[in-house]
Parts: sequence; C-alpha cells; structure tokens
Amino acid sequence: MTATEPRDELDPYNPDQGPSRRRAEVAPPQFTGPYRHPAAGWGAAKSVGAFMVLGEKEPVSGSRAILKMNHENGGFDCPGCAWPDSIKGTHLDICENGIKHVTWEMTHRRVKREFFDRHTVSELATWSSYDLEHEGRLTEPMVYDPATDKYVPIGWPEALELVGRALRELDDPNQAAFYTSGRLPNEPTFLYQQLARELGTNNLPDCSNMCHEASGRALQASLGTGKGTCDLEDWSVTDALFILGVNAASNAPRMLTALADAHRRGAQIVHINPFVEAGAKSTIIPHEFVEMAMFHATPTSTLNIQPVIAGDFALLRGIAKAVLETSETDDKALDHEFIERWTEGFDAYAALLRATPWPELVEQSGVEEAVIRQAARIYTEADRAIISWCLGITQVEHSVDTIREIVNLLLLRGNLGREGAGPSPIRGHSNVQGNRTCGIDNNPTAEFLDRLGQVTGIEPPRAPGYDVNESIRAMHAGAVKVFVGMGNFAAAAPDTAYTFEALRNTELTVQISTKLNRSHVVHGKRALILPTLGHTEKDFQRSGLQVTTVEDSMAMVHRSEGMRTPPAPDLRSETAIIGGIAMAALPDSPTPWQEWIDDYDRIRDVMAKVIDGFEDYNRRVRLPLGFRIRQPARELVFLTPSGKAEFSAAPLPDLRLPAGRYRLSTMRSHDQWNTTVYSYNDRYRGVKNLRTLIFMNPDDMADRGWKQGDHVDVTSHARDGSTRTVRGYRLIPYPIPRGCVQGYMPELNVLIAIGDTSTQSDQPLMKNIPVSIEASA
Ligand SMILES: Nc1nc2c(c(=O)[nH]1)N[C@H]1C(S)=C(S)[C@@H](COP(=O)(O)OP(=O)(O)OC[C@H]3O[C@@H](n4cnc5c(=O)[nH]c(N)nc54)[C@H](O)[C@@H]3O)O[C@H]1N2
Ligand SMILES: Nc1nc2c(c(=O)[nH]1)N[C@H]1C(S)=C(S)[C@@H](COP(=O)(O)OP(=O)(O)OC[C@H]3O[C@@H](n4cnc5c(=O)[nH]c(N)nc54)[C@H](O)[C@@H]3O)O[C@H]1N2
Ligand SMILES: [Mo]
Repeated sequence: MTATEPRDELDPYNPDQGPSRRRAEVAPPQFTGPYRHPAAGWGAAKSVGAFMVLGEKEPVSGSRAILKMNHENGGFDCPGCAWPDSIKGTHLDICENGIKHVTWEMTHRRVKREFFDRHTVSELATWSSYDLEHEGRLTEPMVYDPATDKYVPIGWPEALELVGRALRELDDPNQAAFYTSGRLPNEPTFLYQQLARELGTNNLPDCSNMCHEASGRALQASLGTGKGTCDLEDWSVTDALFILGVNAASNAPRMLTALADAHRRGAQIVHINPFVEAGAKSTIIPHEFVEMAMFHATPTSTLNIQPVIAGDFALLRGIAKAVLETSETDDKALDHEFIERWTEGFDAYAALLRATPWPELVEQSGVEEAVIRQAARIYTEADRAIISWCLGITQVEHSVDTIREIVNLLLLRGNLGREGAGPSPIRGHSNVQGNRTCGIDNNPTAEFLDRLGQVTGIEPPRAPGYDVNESIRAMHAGAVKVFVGMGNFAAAAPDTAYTFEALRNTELTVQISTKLNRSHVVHGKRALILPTLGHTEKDFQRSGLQVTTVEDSMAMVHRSEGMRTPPAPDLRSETAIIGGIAMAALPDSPTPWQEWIDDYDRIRDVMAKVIDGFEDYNRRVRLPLGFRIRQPARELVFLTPSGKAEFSAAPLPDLRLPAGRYRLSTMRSHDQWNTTVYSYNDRYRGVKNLRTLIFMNPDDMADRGWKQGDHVDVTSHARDGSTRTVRGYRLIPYPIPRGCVQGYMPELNVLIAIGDTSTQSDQPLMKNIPVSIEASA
C-alpha cells in the first residue's frame, strides 16, 4: 500500500482498520513468512532498542525503572502479563514485551487541554487507536461539551460530583455498570466492588468475561476451585508440559524461560495450536548474557500438534481414549488408586471414551490418529504432567467442556495434588486473577457477600449483575444509563457497531484511563475522562508513599510499588478516584472512604477479614516474595458437590461447517497490548506495516485462485442469521490447517455478533467464528 492509495478498505464503523490515517508516510506491507530465528534473543533486544530510541525516547530513566521490575525487594509488578515472577528472585526477570509495555506508559508525550481544544471528538473518532494512544499521557480531568463537540477541562471536585450526582439520581442502582480491566491492583479493586455493592448492584462486568471466564467455571465444576493449582516450582520439576492455545513468545514471554529450562532438564513439551508459534520452536533467553553473546538457542518444544480451530476438545478426548486403551495392556497407564480415592464419575467417562470412534476424533480434531497416540504416549510416559492453556481454548463455544476434558485427562493419571502436576491456565492482564479474588464478579458467591456485609456493615445486593455481554445489551436497551470503565471497553468488546451504539445510548460514560483511547471518543450523552497514575508511578497519599498488591497467574500475591515521578501533577490514583466517586455518590456511607484513600494498609486490614486466604494480609504481602493463596484442590480438598474431583462426560460437538465456510480466530500481534497497538508489525509471523490481514492456508488460497496480498472481504455468519463484513483485508499464506484462518483483534471485533457468546461461559466467541471469504470488488 502506498501513501496515495485510496483507503477504500476502511470500515465505516471502525476507524481502527488500516495503517494510521494520520501518519504522513505509510510504508508498504511486507511479508517474509514465519520467524526462523529463536524467539526472544537478539530480535527482541534489537526491537527494545529501536522502541526506546525511536519510539518513546525513554532509554535512560526508563532503563533504571526496568531494572526495578518484578524485583523481590520493592519495585513494581510488570503490568505486561500475569506470568509469575522468577522463583529465584535474583536474576533480571524481564522481557521484550514487558519493557515495551512499561516504556509505553513512561512516554514523554502529554495530552493537554490545548490538544482537546484543537480537535472535536467527531474528528478524533476517525483516528486510529495507534494515533490516539500515541498522543501520550492524559494530564487532567476532562468533560465532554456537546455544544462544541469537544472535551473541556473540569476540576476534580466538580468531576467527582458529576458522577456522584448521576449515580444518586438513578431510579435503580442496576442502571449503573462498573467495568474493570485486569490491571487494577487489589486495593482499588476492593473499593470498586464496595462502591457498586453499597450502591446496590452487582453490575461488575470485567475483562475476565472475555478472557478466562470459562477456565473459572470449568475448574470450579471439576475441582471446586476457580484457579489453576500449579506454581513455578511445579513447572520447574514436571516431566511433561502440554501448552494449548497460547502465543507465549508475544503474550507471556517469560514463559520461554520456563520452557527452555524444562527442555534442558529433558522434559517433554507438547504445543497444541493451529499455528506453530515462535515460542513453540526455540528461544534465546534475553537475560542469559553468555547465551546471547554466543547465539546459543534452546529448543522450547519436543512436539507441535496443529489441530483445526476448536479441535482441541476432540484431540484431548483422543489422547484420553489412547491412555485408556494403553491401560488394557499396561496397568500403570491409569492411576487406579487416585481415581478410586479422589474422583467421581470415572466409569461413565471411560464408557464414553470407549464408545467414541477414532474416525470421529480424527475428523473433529483435524489430527491424525498416529499423532494423537504419540501425544498420549508422551503423556503416559511422564510421571508428572502439567497442562496449560490460554485464549485458544477459552474463547470458543465448548470452552468449559474442553477445559473439563483437560482436567479429565489429568485425573486419569493422578496429575493433581502433587509436585510437578496439575492444570495451569495462563491469565492475561497482570491482575485479572486478583480482581476476581477481591470481589469483581457479577455473580458473586453468597459466602463472599455474607462476609462483606458482616465486616463492612453494608447490605450487599444478592441478585446477579450484568457481565460484559449483558452490560452491552442493557446499555443498548437503555437499561444501563451510567457506565464507569477502566481499560478500553469500546474497542475490546465484541460487535463493534452494536457496542458503539450501546455506549452512545447511555446518559454518562466515565473512563478512568492513562491514555486516550476509543472509549473516550465513543461515549455517552455526557462523558468524563479521569486521568490516573500508572503502576510504575509513585502514589503519595496522606500517610505517605503507598504500595498496592497484585496476584499472578499462579495465585502468588505480592507488592507493587511505583517509583517514577507521575507525568503530571493533577493525576490521581485509581484508589483515590474510586473512593472520590464513592464519597460523592454515597453521602451517608458507613464506609470510611477517606481513611482508606489516606492509607492503603487500612483497606488491607478490611480485605484480610473479608477475603478467604488474606488473613494477616499486611504482614504477609511484605514478605520478600509475598504469599501464595491456598488452593484447596492442590491439597486434594475438593469443594464440589461430591467432595471429590469430578470427571465430566460431555458429548463431543459436531463442528463441521457448511461448504465454503472457514473458521476464524482473532488474536494479538507481537506489537500490541490488547487494544493498544505499538506498531503495525508482527515480527514472529513475518509481517510488517499491516494489520488488516487474514492468515490462510496456501492450498486453500490456491483452490480459490488467490495470491499473497490479494484483497478479500470477510463475512461472519451469526447464529441468528445476521452477517457482518470487513472489506479489503490482505491475504497472507501461512502454515495453518485447511479451513482455518486467523487475523487481529480488535479490528476484527466488527465480525463478532453480540448474541454469539458461549452457552457455557457467556464469553463472546472470539475464536472459531464461522466466516465466508470473497475477493474484494
Ligand atoms: N504483549 C502482550 N502480552 C499480553 C497481551 C497482549 O495483548 N500483548 N494480552 C494479555 C491478555 S489480556 C491475555 S488474555 C493473554 C492472551 O494470550 P494468548 O492466548 O496468547 O492470546 P491471543 O493473541 O489471542 O493468541 C491466541 C493463541 O491461540 C491460538 N489459537 C487460535 N485458535 C485456537 C484454537 O482453536 N485452539 C488452539 N489450541 N489454539 C488456538 C492462536 O494461534 C494463538 O497462538 O496475553 C496477555 N499478555
Ligand atoms: N476479538 C477479540 N476481542 C478481544 C480479545 C480477543 O482475543 N479477540 N481478547 C479479550 C481479552 S482477553 C481482554 S483481557 C480484553 C481487554 O480489554 P481491556 O482490558 O478493556 O483493554 P486494554 O486494551 O487492556 O485497555 C487499554 C487501555 O487501558 C488504559 N490503561 C492503561 N494502563 C492503565 C492503568 O494503569 N489504569 C487504568 N485505569 N487504565 C489504564 C489505557 O488508557 C489504555 O488505552 O479484550 C478482549 N477482546
Ligand atoms: Mo485477557
């Protein structure tokens, strides 16, 4: 594409499409095929250097901050992902994308009132996400002025009173919804849920509703706990790792260290993904300076299996069937004692495995029987195994059944409740797991609400609130009138056109943010932008410098302490903003909001009494590595109806599509953080200067007579028969199973119909979307 080429491919709903409209020169797209070098290593080092020097110009002070990331004695938790900190605690536990994430927050650019005065919101709405965020950090509260279609400055007291009044004046507290994005640390999280529940609503949609809702539900049903049971120690001793549906090199790069260590120990590492991602080949670990200098790569995989999109359920069932068959001649293939003593439902499950014919498993998974048997052999030969997964598993219709099948497989060989074994979901946002622990849940348990009421003296509402999908529909219908959000709801949510209409239909949208994004330019009749401190920055309150706490993917809770000077004097912490809204909305509140804002230890004192596992919270988070929340299932305590781990025996769905349809999964590039786009490149997949693309099997392309770079229109087919189309996407040949295609979120969210959520988890179906593809006119 050249600068002069018309941008006819831009979608009317979604200005995110196509390279920046504002950048003067748009470089032509390039495609060089999947990465052939080790992941991380010099490519990452070069990219970080280029990013710092050209992009954010923060090399000097930035690098000092980066050395404090994930440090056992102080420093801030890397907001880049939820992978746990190194158990060794001493070496530099950082990665390329963590550094990008932090430098992006540390930009020297500022969005000031003059900026908003120069641009109407209608104009900003045509900017790409890249351009909006690139303006830098927000500096003062702004309110939307409909007369001029511009944001204008507003003082903090007036802004907080505006939200407070809007909340006070609602006929029903359920007309408000409070969205959390998983960066929010534990303390403001607790205030946020307290605000909602004291008002009288459980409308607490969160990004988890789009992310790992299915993992929570499946693990809860099978094991009586919503979380994984492994920690990094387990990863460091296990004999076999099965890694499903995650792009580790981009989205959890510190996992590469664990994979390389496992490989060196001789452990088996099986990746299951329609793409063979860079992290599933080999890596040079960036902090191993000698290895770096010698270009010495370590493999991160012993077997790669490429099922069709959503074929994982059938594949896992096939592995289980092969294990059962092996047990007919080898008694040790099953752990009979474990099954007998700790589980429920084995016989029904075994009968189902026997009754499922191999051809069906092969057809539904897209994997040959011999390969399924090979995976089963690796699994049965391993004394201890861990199965780990991310969005490739959670964002499909049968995600809960699939994750329960993961647990079934683990139970067959007693891979639970002992060192080096168990389920290990990889969470996304750095504190998304902590959000749930600390009460962000639209469907909270009665026990949690009871404790909350007893300790804080409020009367929490008992009716379930709205999740993400339900909140969007409620806003669309006018039932939710005030929307308060962190993160970037407008861009992250499904069905872009419908979600935009929903947000625009509200009376008031309030965004608590660090940078300008889509959710500021797609807003309610009235709108506020409340700028907040980033987690790398010092948070001073009346009692002095505050620390917050977070929980990683493996249930380790630890401190995070900002250390940089805030980018503007008028920013407030999330805790202060939420507390401020609460004081304005709840004039007669029994909650000591101001005391909580003044000293976060006081919040932790209360959390220690409300939240299971947080006893003695203030002392324990001050231990060098924090503490681990007890997982009952790890100790073979199962809070299930039977008191045992429960096998599930869900029927295998028939996923065959009508002729001419493809399965589309949406995913992240290497250079983006959810809705934040750092650049239009995707190094590990060999793409430069292009995001409006579709990766397709070369034989599928040949069948249609298509070549690399051809323009196509992609139409999704919703359950209700409605269709949605994006136009002018470029085809990129890629080694992916036939009939499967992938492209990037959030651009492709246009295609995800609002009604199309999993009947098992209510998660929007962001993977395995049925689409048809035609050459663009
Ligand atoms: N740098 C960076 N780090 C991040 C994020 C980021 O945007 N940037 N986002 C964070 C968040 S919130 C999250 S939730 C995680 C997301 O981490 P990932 O789960 O890695 O996210 P995606 O980019 O959606 O990648 C999905 C992966 O699943 C594969 N896949 C697609 N369909 C299927 C399928 O049907 N079966 C299987 N087995 N695999 C499939 C894709 O090929 C891809 O490798 O990362 C977190 N970390
Ligand atoms: N099609 C498709 N859609 C998806 C997904 C997918 O795989 N496919 N993945 C889903 C998933 S897993 C997730 S988690 C969601 C992500 O949804 P969100 O969490 O809502 O989105 P983010 O892009 O992480 O939010 C970015 C914004 O957060 C703000 N921000 C940054 N730092 C801070 C901070 O410290 N405090 C506050 N208050 N704000 C801050 C900035 O203003 C930035 O613009 O997207 C979901 N949407
Ligand atoms: Mo996520």
